[in-house]
Amino acid sequence: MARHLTIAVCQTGPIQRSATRAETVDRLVALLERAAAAKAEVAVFPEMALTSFFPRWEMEDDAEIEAFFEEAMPGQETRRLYEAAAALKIGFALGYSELDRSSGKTRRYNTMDLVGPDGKFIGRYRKMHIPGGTEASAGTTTHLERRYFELGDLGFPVFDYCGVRVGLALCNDRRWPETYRMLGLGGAEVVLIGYNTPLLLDEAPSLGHLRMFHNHLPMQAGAYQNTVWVAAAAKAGNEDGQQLIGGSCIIAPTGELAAQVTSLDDEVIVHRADLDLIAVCRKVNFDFELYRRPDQYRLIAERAGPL
Ligand code: CDT
Repeated sequence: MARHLTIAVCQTGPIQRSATRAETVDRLVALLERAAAAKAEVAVFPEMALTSFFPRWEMEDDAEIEAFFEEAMPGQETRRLYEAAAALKIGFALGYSELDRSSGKTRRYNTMDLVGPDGKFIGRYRKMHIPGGTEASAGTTTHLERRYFELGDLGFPVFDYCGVRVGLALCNDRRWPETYRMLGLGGAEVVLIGYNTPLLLDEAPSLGHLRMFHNHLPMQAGAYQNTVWVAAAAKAGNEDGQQLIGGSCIIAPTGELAAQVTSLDDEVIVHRADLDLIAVCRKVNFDFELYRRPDQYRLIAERAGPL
């Protein structure tokens, strides 16, 4: 029997620092309702979907920083989103900033959770490719994720979502081939991504015209070379004075853009992903069983010489 998963990408417009969690959760619930009305079975929200992208600010005060984080998921303010998922029978992937005190130490991660259509937690991913620095420096775009987040410690897990193998990734991860390869080797059929990408980089103005190309290029290549569906949700528009790129999309294992947003606002795009296309693409070009053999890689490593 043919297998499909109808995927919704829920792009958000800017989430200003002045917005309350309740206001933001209202917007996410409205997007989830639109996704469910379009018969989507799973929705993906952006990275840090509950707050402004705060690593653009250099902050010292723990209380000020931790106001952007969630200690429990769902918490008091986010519970409504989980209840909406259960009522609408649509699961979601949600990016947020995680405060983990379970070990007795405070740990901060840039995290995405996968939640099922019953509103129950399925699995967690913590961002592996944390960009930027720990202190602002002149002439560069202020991007201080390394000041606020530890490296993810969960690898690239792949989860069972209603019989479909789903992997998660966050923003800068999407630029790296190993993200898709690790997920592909883990059996992922669908990769859900959330991102916040500045439209302009002060350190490289000459690359400005390539920002959208460099957004889609690695995701299309990652989908094609690993024969997975990729669905990516951006935060978009002018957020607290910084323009975010948008460009949310759904990409087929052929590398084609199957759906793409047309705004920098809250917007839902939906595509019924044909999961059987994965096997077709594997057979044509990327048969892992046939090409990814230890003897072949031993030979490649020998010929490559020392690293
Ligand atoms: N959020 C995130 O990972 N953004 C990065 C931009 C880094 S700019 C210094 C990205 O790859 O889009």
